[in-house]
Amino acid sequence: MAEATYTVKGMTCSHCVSSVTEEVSEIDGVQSVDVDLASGKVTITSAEPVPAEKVAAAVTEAGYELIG
Ligand code: 9UX
Repeated sequence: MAEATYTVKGMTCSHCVSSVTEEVSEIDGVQSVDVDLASGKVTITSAEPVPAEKVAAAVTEAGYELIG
């Protein structure tokens, strides 16, 4: 099991959270995604580590920016 936490810039409402959760959940191997609106933290659990570029691409696809 791998767990990684990233920071996303630009989420300001619960629909933003839904969009990010949906896109990140579609990445191969992702088992769960937890998005905290207040902090912008996105925690991803997966069997194997997910490449950061894939997370960045999914966040961009959702319309936000990965900043950390
Ligand atoms: Mo809510 Mo987020 O109306 O970009 S969906 S602010």
